[in-house]
Amino acid sequence: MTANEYIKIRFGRHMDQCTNEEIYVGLLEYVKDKAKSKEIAGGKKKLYYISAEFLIGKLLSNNLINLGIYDEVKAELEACGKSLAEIEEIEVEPSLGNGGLGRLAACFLDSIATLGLNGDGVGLAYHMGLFKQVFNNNLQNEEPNPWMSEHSWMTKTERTYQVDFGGFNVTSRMYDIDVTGYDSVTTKLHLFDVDTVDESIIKDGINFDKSEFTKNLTLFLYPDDSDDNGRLLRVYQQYFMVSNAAQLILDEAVEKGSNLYDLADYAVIQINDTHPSMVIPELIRLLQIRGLTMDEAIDVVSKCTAYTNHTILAEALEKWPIHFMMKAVPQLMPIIRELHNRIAKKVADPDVAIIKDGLVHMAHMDIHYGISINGVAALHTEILKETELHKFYELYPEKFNNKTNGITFRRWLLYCNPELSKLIEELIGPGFKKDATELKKLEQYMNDDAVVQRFLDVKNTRKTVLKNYLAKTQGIEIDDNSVYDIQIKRLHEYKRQQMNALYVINKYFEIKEGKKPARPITVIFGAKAAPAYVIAKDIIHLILCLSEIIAKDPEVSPYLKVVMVENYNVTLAEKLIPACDIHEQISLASKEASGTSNMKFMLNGAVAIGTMDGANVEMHEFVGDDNIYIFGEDSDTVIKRYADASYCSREYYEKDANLKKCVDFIVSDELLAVGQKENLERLYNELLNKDWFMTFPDFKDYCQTKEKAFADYEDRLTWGRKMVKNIANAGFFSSDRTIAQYNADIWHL
Ligand code: T68
Repeated sequence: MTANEYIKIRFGRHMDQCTNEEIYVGLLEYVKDKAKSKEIAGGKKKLYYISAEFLIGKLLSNNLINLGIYDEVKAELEACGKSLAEIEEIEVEPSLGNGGLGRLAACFLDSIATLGLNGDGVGLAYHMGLFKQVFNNNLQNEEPNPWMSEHSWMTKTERTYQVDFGGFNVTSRMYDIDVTGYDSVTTKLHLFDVDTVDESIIKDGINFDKSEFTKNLTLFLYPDDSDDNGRLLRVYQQYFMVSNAAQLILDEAVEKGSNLYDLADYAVIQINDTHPSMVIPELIRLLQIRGLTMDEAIDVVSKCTAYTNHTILAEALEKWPIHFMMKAVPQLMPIIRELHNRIAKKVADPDVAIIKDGLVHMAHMDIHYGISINGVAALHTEILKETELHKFYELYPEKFNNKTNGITFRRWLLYCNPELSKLIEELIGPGFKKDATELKKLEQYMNDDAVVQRFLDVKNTRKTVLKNYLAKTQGIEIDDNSVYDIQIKRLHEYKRQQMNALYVINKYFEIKEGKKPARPITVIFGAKAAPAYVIAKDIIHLILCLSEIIAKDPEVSPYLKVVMVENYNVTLAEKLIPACDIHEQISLASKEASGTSNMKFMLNGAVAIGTMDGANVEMHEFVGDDNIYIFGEDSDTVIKRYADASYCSREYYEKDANLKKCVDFIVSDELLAVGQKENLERLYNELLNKDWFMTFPDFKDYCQTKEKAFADYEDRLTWGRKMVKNIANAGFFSSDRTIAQYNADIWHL
């Protein structure tokens, strides 16, 4: 049945007589039906990818592509005078993630289904997801971001569980979202929710009463954790997630014939960061209820779980106070104590203890009682082994392994850049869609000027698409003849958006002094700052203030434009990435575990300015010095500098007159005229007295490297060759490769 026929039956009218809303609803149901027909019975063993975040993005086009009916449906719509792009606008993006970790989980689900593996995602159905970012007076404000509606990809299931907390219990319900594989099977994302959540308790912005857990349990993704109630709510959310997951896992295993002693033959659990770590004691608890002894239960669970680490930032490694655990999940504490005691008997070193100084170290539990611990890029895994988790590595060298992140090429090439995808297919055939390493064949065209020109043409097309999109959706005007220099990621000091802002100031001064760039530069930022992260919000303020004063300055504005897109999300990324010329991956070396937007940009023919950090290191290995702009200190130098506590930002400031001038500008009259004194002074003082992520030592090299890149950009064909080299070598960064490695080394499905 065609979409048209389906809609006719559903609404009793031909497509051309339906509203866009009706067509959207019709297509939703049509796609769900098609997806259902590709569900598989599944083998004996199943993967459960538990994650607090799944940043899945809009699904309509993605599903149409994966089901192989995109062109057909698009043509049907066009024949009725309808546009798929307009219908897509009706879909609301579910904002169920903060950033890379959540988006990675979504890419992984796509690849699991595409590889035909028996694996589902398990998470929470937050009603509001992450907040919606709005700018007022050059400041970030947060608003609720509802996304659930009567017609959505979520399907209510009959599965419900009871989840007990200290003092009360709730009944959960499971909702399913189909995960369509590309020309393959359909798997599921299971999201749990409770009926008692009450959206009316939200008041001014995203504030709500954090003490009423039955009303707020799944209300927001990661509420503000700056106070104890917010942090406590995280513990409730996490336990709600894993108790449901554990009950689902045991039920499904038993349904397939497990006697529970052999659970490891039926289930493998990937713990995505420490947010789902309580699944270990929870499974042990449930197995005891089902008749196993403590010894047996621990033995069974120890064969089933694997943990992925996504950060070395100490503040992100979760440690929950015992009194929180006693309040929220008292039933787990005896088990966690037992797990702790067993380790303490074998290893006296308190650094590897599960309980220390009144805190439960979630990652330590994962490592002691799991089969695998992996980092997300080669450098990250080495740093874990050599420094952060060194003592664990000495205890269990065989458990440590690297799984360099990847991205799904369906969304990040086929969907978001059809022009590029078409060109590639014309040159090397369609094989790259299933085997990304075939992109390598593009290298044969690197010296073919006519072909290289076509890559440049595609880029220009996409730059105009972005220009029109930003004008329409955000009221922002950009010049598509300028260089697009883009930094999009969560706002964090370690990612160093502040260094990019200092570069903008540097450029502003240069232009004022008469040194004009060969071509106008458009610096684009997209980032949300955590509501309680004060300095991150100050950096956003600085960028928005810079944007305003530069736009108003007739001397500078013809050559430089600063844009901060509002409410950066997956949908915006899909427009920004194909249009980008130069992308910023400028984290302090050793701090960015991997990065994944770097991979998306590379695939779309943008060239990186980056430090030797995260997956940049592997990208550099693939493309070589000429096709990526590397600058700054390396991770060894940085790690040493932290170790000897020798860094003093003020020394750099005093020594380097240009740096000083740029930093001082943050509190200049020009900026104070459009900005808030409190915010700008706080940021200025932070940089001058602390600069914890060492912006100043890298600043000069950063500026020089960018100048080199902008100069190189003017030799268009040479630049085009760099683009082709990047695209041709992006194959390794397909999440299909990553997932195949997880399966071969850890899951064994
Ligand atoms: C990111 N982590 C890493 N964390 O920063 C990035 N954390 O380098 C990596 O590419 C990506 O994970 C995928 O591996 C995150 O995105 C979070 O979002 C997060 C959220 C809550 C608490 C801690």
